[in-house]
Amino acid sequence: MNLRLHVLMDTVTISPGDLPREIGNMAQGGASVIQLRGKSATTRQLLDYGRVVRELCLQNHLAFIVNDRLDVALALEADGVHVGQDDMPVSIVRKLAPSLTVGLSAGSLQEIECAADCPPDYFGLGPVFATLSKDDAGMPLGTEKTVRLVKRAAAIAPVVAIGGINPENAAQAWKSGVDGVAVISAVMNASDKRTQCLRLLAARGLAGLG
Ligand code: TZP
Repeated sequence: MNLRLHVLMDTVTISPGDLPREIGNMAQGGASVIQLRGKSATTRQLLDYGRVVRELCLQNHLAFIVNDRLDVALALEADGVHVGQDDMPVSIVRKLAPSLTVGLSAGSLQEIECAADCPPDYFGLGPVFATLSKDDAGMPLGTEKTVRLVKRAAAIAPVVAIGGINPENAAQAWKSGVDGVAVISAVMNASDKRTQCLRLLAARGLAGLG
């Protein structure tokens, strides 16, 4: 799976009628993964909305990941599931769904070390910067700590940086050595989602990474 740019979306920010255009825009901008994260959605809402997103991801050659809900990921035949520290452990996800890509959120050395015995397919490391999109995200790591944690995590699995990343600070995230970046507000709040994705990826070049 190409991890370079994950866009996380809920079931309300983009209305169902706009999904074909907006997912097309994100794909054209270079997004590689759409993650459906419907923290306050009902199961039925996730399934109904997710079915449309899933189909559009197939049409646009985007990977489709479901946050937290393994049952929904399986029902929608997603490419993967992303779990947090309090969600289903990676070892159990692997047993139940051996073919799914599994992402794991981590925000400290301890959380990274604990994952070494049963590594995820990628880490979502953060929050790198302050974020308003997740109430319990914790203190931002900042760039120095991010560099240190990326180094350790990358020895276990590829790393995707998350938390407060936007086109202005994305180069700092890329410089820390990550394989990708993940965003909510930088793309969801942008009227031109294509250009915003392009800018997040262009920052990789600005960071001297080609
Ligand atoms: N996990 C750590 S920070 C975060 C998640 C889901 C929120 C990221 O949202 P934003 O708007 O890109 O800061």
